[in-house]
Amino acid sequence: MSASSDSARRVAVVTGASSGIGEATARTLAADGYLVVVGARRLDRIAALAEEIGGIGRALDVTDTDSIAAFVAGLDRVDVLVNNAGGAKGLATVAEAVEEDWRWMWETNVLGTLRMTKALLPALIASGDGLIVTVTSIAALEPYDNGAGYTSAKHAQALLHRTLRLELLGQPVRLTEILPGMVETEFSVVRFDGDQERADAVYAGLTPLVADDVAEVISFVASRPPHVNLDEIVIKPRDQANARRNIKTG
Ligand code: 8X3
Repeated sequence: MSASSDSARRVAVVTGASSGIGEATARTLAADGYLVVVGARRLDRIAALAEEIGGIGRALDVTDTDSIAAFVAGLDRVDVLVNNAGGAKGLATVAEAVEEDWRWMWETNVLGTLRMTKALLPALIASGDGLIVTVTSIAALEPYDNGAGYTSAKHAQALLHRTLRLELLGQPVRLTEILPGMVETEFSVVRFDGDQERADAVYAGLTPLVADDVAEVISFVASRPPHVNLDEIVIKPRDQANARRNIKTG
C-alpha cells in the first residue's frame, strides 16, 4: 500500500512510533480513520504496528538525512505530521555534562523535528488543511537541576515550532505543541541507559500519565475543524505540579 493509492483518506505521519506516545498516537489516529505512516529506528516494531493498524511502516532515523529522504519518498499526500521522536539521555549537572548525550538530545529533539518538518511542509501545505503536532515537554517551560541538556533541547524544539506558527500564518496549516509532564513510557529507561529499576523509581509512589492519555488529546486536536488551532496544550498528572515538584518531592 502506498500513501497515494487511496487519495480520499487523510494521511498522518508519526515519528518515534515504535513505543510510548508515538505508538499510542499511531493507533488512535488509525482508529480515527487516518492512513498512518509510522517511522522509527526499530523496523521490526514498526512493521508489526503498521500491519496491526493497516498503515505503512518505514525505518526512520531523524538524525540521518538519507533515512529521512527514504522515509518521505512517495508520500504524495500528508495531512498530519506528529513530531514525536526525541527523548532524554542522562541527568547530569552542567559541570558534569556529557557532550555526547547533549549532541544526541539536540540531534533527535531539535534537528530531527526541523528535518522532518522541512521535508513534509510542502505536502502539508498542499493538503489544504495540514496539521503539525510537535510533542515537546514541560521541560520546554522551565529548567530543572541536572536537566539542562534536555530542557535546553526541548526549549529549542518548542521555539522552532512556535516560530513556524508565526511564519505559516495565512497558510492552511495548523500547529499544535503538546507539552507532557510525567508519562510512563520508555522515556526514563532511555534516559537511564536501560536501567529499568532506576526508571521505575521515577514513577513509583505517584500516578503518572500513560501514553494513551496524550494520544487521546492529539486525536482531539486533529479532529477540530480547520479554523480552530489549539496552540499549546500542557498535560500533567494530577500528582505533578511542575517539572520540579510532584507529590513525592513535596
Ligand atoms: C519529560 C517531562 O516531567 O518527566 O518530558 O521531566 S518530566
